[in-house]
This record gives sequence, C-alpha cells and structure tokens, in this order.
Amino acid sequence: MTKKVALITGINGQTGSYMAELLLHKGYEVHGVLRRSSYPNTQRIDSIFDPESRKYLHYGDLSEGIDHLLIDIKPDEVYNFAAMSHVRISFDIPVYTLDINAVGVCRILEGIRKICPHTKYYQASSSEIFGSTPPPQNEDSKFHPVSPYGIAKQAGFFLTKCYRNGYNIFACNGILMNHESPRRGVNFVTRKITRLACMIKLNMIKEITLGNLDAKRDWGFAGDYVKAIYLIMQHDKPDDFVVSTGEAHTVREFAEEVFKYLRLDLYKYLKTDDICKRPLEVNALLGDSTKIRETLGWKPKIGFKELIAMMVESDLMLVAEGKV
Ligand code: GDR
Repeated sequence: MTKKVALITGINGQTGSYMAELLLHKGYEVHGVLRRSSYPNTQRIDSIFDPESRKYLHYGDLSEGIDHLLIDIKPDEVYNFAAMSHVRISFDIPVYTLDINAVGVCRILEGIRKICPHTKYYQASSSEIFGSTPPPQNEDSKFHPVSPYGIAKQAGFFLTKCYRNGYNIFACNGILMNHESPRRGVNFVTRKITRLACMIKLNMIKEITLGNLDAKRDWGFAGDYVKAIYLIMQHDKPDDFVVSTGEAHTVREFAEEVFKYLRLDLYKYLKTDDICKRPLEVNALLGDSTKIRETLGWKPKIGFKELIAMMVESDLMLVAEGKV
C-alpha cells in the first residue's frame, strides 16, 4: 500500500511537532514547511527528523504561498498550523498578522483549488474567534473576535468554509481552545509561569511579572488535541469542530497550582504589569465540545493538574540543565 503524504505548515511549532509525530506513527510520509531563521528553530522536531530525513523539511512562508510544494509533493492532506500565533503581539503587528493568518490561508486554499483539488485541508482555527461571546462556546456560538489575531483567524475560518462549500474541497476547521505542553513557547502564559516558577525554585530569579490574572481559559494538552485533528481529517465529510476540555481556570488559578506543586508561595514572588496586558482582552473561554465527542468519539486524556505536573517536571529539568 502506498503511504499517505501529509504536508504540515508550522511543523516546528508546538502543535505541528505533535501532529508530525502522530502522522509518522500512523505510517504517513510527513513533509513540513518552516520559515528560514538565522537561529536554529527546529528543536521541537530534531528527534523525529534526523539529518538524513531533512529532505522532508522545506523552507516556505505563507506570505508567498506553498504552491511549489503542492506541485512537488502532491500531499493527500495539508495541515495548516503556520501563523503569527501570539494574541498580544498581533496588536503590535496587525498587518503582518492579517497577511499570514488570513490571506495566507487563502493562498494555500487557492493553491489546492488550482493544483490539487482532491487534497484535504485542515485549518487551525482558534477559540479566539469567540472573543467577547460569553461561555460556554460551541460551533453555534457567535464569533466576536477582539484582537487582530482573532479577526484574522475568523477570516481563515470563513475562507475554509467558502472553499469547502464553493469548490467542494475537503476543508475543515478545528476551533481549538488553548492547548499547552512542555513544548509550549515561553511567552504564552502557561509556559511563562512554569518556566519562571522553576527558575524561582532553583534560586535563579526572584520574581514573576504577569498581566491579567482574571482571564479564564480552557487549557488542554496539545498531544490530546492533535488526535482530535486527525479524527476531523478522517471523518467521512469535511466539517468544523470545537475542541476543548470543558473545564476553565483563571490565570491566577494556573499560577497558584504551579507554585503549590513546587511548594512555593506565589504571592511572595508575583508582580503584575500593564505591559503584559492587551488593549482588548478575551475574558473567558470555556469550550463545549459535545459535537466532536459524540460524532468522532474524541475526548481528552490529560486533565488540568496532570498538565501542570507534566510542564513543571519538564521545566525543572530544562532549567537545571540551562536549556531554557
Ligand atoms: P491566548 O494565550 O492569548 O489565550 O492565545 P496566552 O497564553 O498568551 O494568554 C492567555 C491569557 O493569559 C493572560 N496573561 C498573559 N498572557 C501572556 N502571554 N503573558 C502574560 O504575562 C500574561 N499574563 C496574563 C492573557 O491576557 C490571556 O488572557 C493562545 C494562543 O496559542 C493562540 O495562538 C490560540 O489561538 C489561542 O490560545 C486559543
């Protein structure tokens, strides 16, 4: 049997790297798109793509599109995780964010339409599109994005639907709530907290500065969420699904739990600064993922406390070894 071929944009990001591992495990030939950087940016995938298999990694950028790769690789499935993924930074660079997160989606979908219309497409949509809509949020909830990031992701969502309905392309949206792991980037709040708390524990720093402590998020494990994405792409029809744990906590609760795990008193070290806040905030995200649970039989395995334990244990090691 010939292997299925997958192309993952943003393969070196947190979710891209877990997706690559899952698809390799399932026997796919996995190709990835990365942006060129003068500093090594493949740490998350170095263990799965040895120097020999580097022929599966390709330089690319959604500002240009990936038509050359669609032509050369002819993927059965494209997973689009490439994005300017930081919500606060999207207020600093809104035009770039819209170009990559919205127009970039259109560039890929146009490529698929013209070059390989039978290729399936997964769009990493985001719960950020619910914005100010009160929780719980599901597929029928209104989209009220409040950040350039959320607005761009909403455009990506509707472009995906447009190409599905207008051109019969197997194009799906996964509307994922926040998903975390030991591989999370260090400027997202969960990893910022676990990393800095471990540095405090090891007497390397004396304080941690955060922004809005009252925001609520539905935090799941990225490793569980890529299994949901895989099921979405293997479903008998293209569709859109909310992926979430159904449990929300405040940033304060997350930080308290991390410090408790490390036997530290958070309030001896915590500072807040408006510089870590956004001009507009999404106050509360709590997903209702009944649709994917009932239609595709997905459910998350890792809960809130297990996720924290996993991230803290990993950061204790990395910080002690001077690797982060
Ligand atoms: P989010 O994740 O914006 O929800 O987007 P992030 O971890 O950045 O923020 C979560 C909440 O924490 C508050 N917060 C802080 N955030 C950061 N980054 N740094 C701080 O110091 C800090 N203090 C408080 C934020 O205000 C916010 O309320 C993530 C990204 O992965 C997106 O790409 C993805 O689409 C969504 O999750 C779902």
